[in-house]
Amino acid sequence: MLIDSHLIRRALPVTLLLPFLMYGSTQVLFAQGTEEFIVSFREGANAASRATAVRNAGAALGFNFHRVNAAAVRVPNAKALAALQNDPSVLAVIPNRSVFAYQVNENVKGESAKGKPGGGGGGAAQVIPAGVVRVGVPTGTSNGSGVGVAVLDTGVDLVHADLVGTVDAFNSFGSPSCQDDQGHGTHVAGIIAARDNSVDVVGVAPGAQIYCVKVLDSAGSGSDANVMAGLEWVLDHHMSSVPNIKVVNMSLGRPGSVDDNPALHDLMTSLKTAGITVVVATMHAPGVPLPWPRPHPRTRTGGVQDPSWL
Ligand SMILES: [Ca+2]
Repeated sequence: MLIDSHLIRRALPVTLLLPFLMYGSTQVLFAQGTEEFIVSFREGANAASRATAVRNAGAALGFNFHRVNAAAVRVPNAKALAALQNDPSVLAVIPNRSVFAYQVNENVKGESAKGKPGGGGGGAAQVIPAGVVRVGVPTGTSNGSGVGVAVLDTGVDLVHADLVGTVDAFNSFGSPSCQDDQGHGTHVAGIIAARDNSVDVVGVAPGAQIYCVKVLDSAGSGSDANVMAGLEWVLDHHMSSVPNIKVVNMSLGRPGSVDDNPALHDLMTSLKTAGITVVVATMHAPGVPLPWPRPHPRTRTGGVQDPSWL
């Protein structure tokens, strides 16, 4: 599917070429002898009662979400898991599925894009990446100005000249900084909004405001719980942020669909209700796992067919 730049720009405040795919794993083990789960609770269970139920089961509470009736937990053994499943306030206990970043272009082109906005190489003069040309070079009246874009990824290189002004918004791993320690998020942010200046590259929407939301770690991996925490941050702040956050970019993927995590599904629906466009990766590269959460009707995809374009 070729991307018609006029059509896409009209449909979305910004649109993305996403040169990455991500793959997931069914592994939910996160530490010796323990496993992570997302627990959905019945209507009426508040944050305190959820915490009590988790504690009474002998599990450890992670994120106690506030926009969905759910919590992320660590379960030490089968007995604790059974106790949670049998708790009358618990609706479902599902695996906290892992999410990984995978940079297709590294395999395809044999070069690393880590830490380079939009694949920029720090050359002497600014260049317009082929992918941006294909989508449509930004103009004075179509450049993402006034649009906030939350990038849920590995973070963003906050000091890069092409990403100056990025808002250090949220780190789901607890660090006070969203600084990228892997590179994927910086690359994605550059594709979206690398500044039109004298260095590196230009993004498809250089006037957009990037909000950095770190949901993947230094290995490029995270989980549903990290993503859910990031989405809650967006829902909490999209209206108070200036400019407002109108787009969420998630170049994420894992096995299954968003529907296998009802609480995450509900958060996606809340984004739609809030008028926020969710853009996810798509790529039709043979042998590469499909991105996620593409099947969800609340998402749009921005992508290309041929990785060699990138
Ligand atoms: Ca630039």
